[in-house]
Amino acid sequence: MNISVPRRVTAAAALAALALGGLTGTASAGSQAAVAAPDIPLANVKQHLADLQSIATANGGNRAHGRTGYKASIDFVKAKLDAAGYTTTLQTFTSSGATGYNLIADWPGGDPNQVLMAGSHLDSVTSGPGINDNGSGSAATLETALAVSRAQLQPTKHLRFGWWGAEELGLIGSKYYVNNLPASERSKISGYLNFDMIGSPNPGYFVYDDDPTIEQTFKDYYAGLGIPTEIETEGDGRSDHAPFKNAGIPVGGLFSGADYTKTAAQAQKWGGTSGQAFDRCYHSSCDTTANINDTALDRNADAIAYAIWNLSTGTTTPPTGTVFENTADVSVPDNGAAVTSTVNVTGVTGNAPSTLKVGVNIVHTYIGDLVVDLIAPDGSVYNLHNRSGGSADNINQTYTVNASSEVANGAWKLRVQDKASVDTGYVNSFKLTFP
Ligand code: DTR
Ligand code: ZN
Ligand code: ZN
Ligand code: CA
Repeated sequence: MNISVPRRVTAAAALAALALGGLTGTASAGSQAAVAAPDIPLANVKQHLADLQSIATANGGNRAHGRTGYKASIDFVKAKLDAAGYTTTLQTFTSSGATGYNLIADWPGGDPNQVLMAGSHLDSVTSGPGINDNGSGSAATLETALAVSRAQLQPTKHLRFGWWGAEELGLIGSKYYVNNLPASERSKISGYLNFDMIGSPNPGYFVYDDDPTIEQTFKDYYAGLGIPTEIETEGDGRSDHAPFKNAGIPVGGLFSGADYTKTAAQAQKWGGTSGQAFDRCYHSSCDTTANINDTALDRNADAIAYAIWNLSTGTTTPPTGTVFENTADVSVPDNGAAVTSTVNVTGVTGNAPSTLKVGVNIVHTYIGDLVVDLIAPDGSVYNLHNRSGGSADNINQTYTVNASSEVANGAWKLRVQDKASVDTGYVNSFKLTFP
C-alpha cells in the first residue's frame, strides 16, 4: 500500500515552535506549528492505580459493573476532573439489571465541530481489582487529561475524554454512548483513541491498525524511542473502539497484551519472557498493582499525551518540506530475496535535490545482515547500507543522498535484502523529504 502523503509546513515556524518547548507557535500561511507534548509523570499514574486498588479492596475486591467498587471508581475519577476544570457528565444505563455509568469529560474550548476523543473502560471483572485491565488505561488517560489542564492547553480541536462502564459485559457502556449520540454529534468526532490494557507485566507494544493517521502518530512516537511496534490484529471488536469504528469514526489505540503468549521473536525485540502470556493475571484476582510493568505504562502514557497533543493541534511532528512516505510493514525474508517499499512522488517540479532526505526505519535484530538501497524512478541505485553494524538492532536513520541527476516525480523504491541466516525483520517505514 502506497500512502504518499505530501505535507507542507514552513520549517522555520515548526522548528521555532518545537524550540520554544511546546508553546503554540503562530502558524504562518501554509504552515502549522507543532506542540511538544509533556512527559506524563509515571508516579502520578501509579498513584491513580494505588487509589483504584484501594477502592477495590474496600469494595469486595473488585470494581465490576453493578458493584459498589465501580461507582466508587467513577466518583474518584470524576472528582479529579471536576477539580481540574473539566465539564463532566455522568451518563447512566442499565445492564444485567444494574445501573451502569459512563463518565464524559469535556475540556472547555476548541472547535466544537472537530472533537478528538480518548477513552478507557473503568470497570473490572468480578474476579479481581482490574488494575491492568483496565486501571492502566483509565489512569493513563486520566493523567493525560490532568496534564492538559496543567498546561492549560488550547488545542485547535475540542478535547473529550470518556471512561466506560460494563466493557467486560460486552462493550455495553461505549455502545450506549455511541448509540445515544445524535448523528450530528457523531460526525463531529474526528477520532477516538482507545486504551485498554497498556501496562501488562510481560508487555508487548501493539498499535491498533485502523485509522492510518492515528496509527502513524503512535508509530512515530515509538520510532522516536527506537522501539519496534506490532499492529494489534486480534483487537477488532474486542474493546471500546469497536462501537466508534462501527459508526464510521476513525479509531486507534495502544495495547500491551492480554492472555496471548509472547513469542521468542517478540521477546527478542521487546524483552520479557517468551512462552509466557503478556498478562498472566488477565481477568484474575492477581490483576493488582503488582501486575504492572512500569516501563510499558510509562511509555504508553507518554504516547497518549503525544497523540493528544499532536492530533488535537492538527499537526504531526513537522517534517521540513514535502514528505512522501510509506508506512506499510514489509517483511524481510531471512537470508532471502530482496523486498521493496515504494513511494510515488508527485507534484515536485524538476529534479530531486542534492540533499534528498531518505528516512529509513527497519526493525531487524542484526543489521550487519542487511543491504539497503534507494532505487530512483529510472532505476539508478544509491546504496545506503552495506552489511555494516554487526549485531546491532534496527536501522532508524535519515540518509542524505545527492539525487540531483534524478527526475523527482515517479516511483522511488527502498530495496532491502537480508544476506545472512538467523536474524530477520521488516521495513517499518520509508520516507522521502524534499526541501
Ligand atoms: N477485551 C479486553 C482485552 C483485550 C483483549 N484483546 C484485546 C485487543 C485490543 C484491546 C483490548 C483487548 C478486555 O478484556 O477488557
Ligand atoms: Zn477485560
Ligand atoms: Zn479491558
Ligand atoms: Ca538474517
